[in-house]
Amino acid sequence: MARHLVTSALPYINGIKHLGNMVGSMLPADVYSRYLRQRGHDVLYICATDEHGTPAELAAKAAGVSVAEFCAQAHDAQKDVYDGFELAFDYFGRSSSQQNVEITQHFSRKLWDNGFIEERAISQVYSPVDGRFLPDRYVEGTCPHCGYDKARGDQCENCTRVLDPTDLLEPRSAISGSTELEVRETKHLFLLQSKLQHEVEAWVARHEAEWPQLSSSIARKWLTEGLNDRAITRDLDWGVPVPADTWPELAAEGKVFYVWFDAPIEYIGATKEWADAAPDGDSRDWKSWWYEADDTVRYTQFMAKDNVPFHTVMFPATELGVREPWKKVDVVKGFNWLTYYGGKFSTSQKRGVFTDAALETLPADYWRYFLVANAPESDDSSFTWEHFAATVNKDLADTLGNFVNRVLSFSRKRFGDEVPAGTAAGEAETRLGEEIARLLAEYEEHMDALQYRKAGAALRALWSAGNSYLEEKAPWLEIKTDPEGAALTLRTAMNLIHLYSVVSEPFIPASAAAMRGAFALESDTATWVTAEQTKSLDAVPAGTPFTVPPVLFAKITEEDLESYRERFGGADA
Ligand code: B3M
Ligand code: ZN
Repeated sequence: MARHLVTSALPYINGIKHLGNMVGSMLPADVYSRYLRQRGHDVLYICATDEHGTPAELAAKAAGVSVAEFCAQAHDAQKDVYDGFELAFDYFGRSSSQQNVEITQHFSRKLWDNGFIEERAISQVYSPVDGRFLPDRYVEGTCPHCGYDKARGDQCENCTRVLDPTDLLEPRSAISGSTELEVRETKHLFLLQSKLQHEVEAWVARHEAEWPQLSSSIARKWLTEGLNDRAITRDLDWGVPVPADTWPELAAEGKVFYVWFDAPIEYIGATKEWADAAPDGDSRDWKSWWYEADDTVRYTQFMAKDNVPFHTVMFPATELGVREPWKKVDVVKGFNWLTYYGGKFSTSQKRGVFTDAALETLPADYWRYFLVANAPESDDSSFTWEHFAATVNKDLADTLGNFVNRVLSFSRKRFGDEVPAGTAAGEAETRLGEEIARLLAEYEEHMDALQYRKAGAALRALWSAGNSYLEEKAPWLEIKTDPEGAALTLRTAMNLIHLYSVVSEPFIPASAAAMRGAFALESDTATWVTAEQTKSLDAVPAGTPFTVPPVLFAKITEEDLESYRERFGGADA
């Protein structure tokens, strides 16, 4: 069995994420990790909050607390939401951890020793009123490209162009509003990515065949434009300090690393956090996942397309330049955008559905299923309440939930609280077993290939096959003339329920557990089913006691829809 390292892009600390963030990173990573665990692999799923940079400092300022306090609270608030979504991280760390500080500093020293970091004097915006340099978003002003007057020093939100604070026209401090700004020279560390261009190209060429097209085309585009040397330090209070043993002068000036330098290193840092958090007696070897990791470690990353350049090009450049055998990613699964009625989700305009509000509205499984089965893979996809409700009602309530309820209630009514025996399996059961085995193989193939929409369709087909079988055998008629035949039908259908509970687990873990829990089996786990077991459909033997669980999925009514549109804004929001 292979060892699978899985990471999802680190959610930034400054606020609760929306559904688009969830579907492009953590949720598919969780689905994949669950699936691999069920199949018996050794899986380590690591994520963390990304806590450095100017947005964190500005959000803390707006909240009137220290950055450290703000991040601690915001980390817990995000973690609560992810628990609600049943994201089964092995560890959810923090990029501000001591572990990340140490590993980031180690990386920087190695890059320096190897000649990939250089000190350069550059011009930066300085605010005498604030008594400090103003990096990135600490400067606001007018965009030189489109004239938008609230452009920020790192990027113009209006035309999306990447900016440098000194590019802005009529610049002002985001802290004090002061417009008496000067440009002063100061020293910063530069990562000489241009020197690593060829190595990164060769590395991408060796790996891209395994990546979805979205990821390789983004990597190619960046490589074609050429890798630029870039500043990896900032004048900020909050961040990983530049190590004083290597750069005493810069350390004395209080420089810290730029957030995008330390954030990907936190994948490693959080793995060490996981090891350091091991309960007594449990030994966790973080290094075996990352350092001189043998070929049995397969590393898969999940992220939305805007993060792909950092993971396919920039972070690999850093790792290559360190000249130590750190594990590099094998598969970069990138996602397009999920839109809200075709437009952008927007925090500031309160447009779209945020993850905390989603959980207040409906259980996690409704969201998990809908989002994963409609993941923005080959293109952007649009969230609408109408599509969401139709999907939940048809797939979850009618196809799966109704099947479970109908079979168990009817059997209890006619045969009591144990799975009935009935006659031996006949031709219809053999056909069903073969059909299920075929669909299961399809489902596995798509899961292995990280094709979520196709996997969702195969799962749906598995559920539908049960309904077709039930319609064909019609035990409610069969019982009148052939009670033993009806018992066979119900026993077979109950075995399907058990199989569904196993194979649906990655998508809808809570409902899957409820389905599996209906049967009082002596030993039962969510371990994956083999094709042979699938064909015989006899994991739940006659005589097994069972209960009828409460309705698994409630239908979304027209009135519900109306209230959601009102609360979140609909097509015309
Ligand atoms: N925090 C994603 C973002 O805020 C960023 C990902 C880091 S992954 C190392 O857009
Ligand atoms: Zn602009």
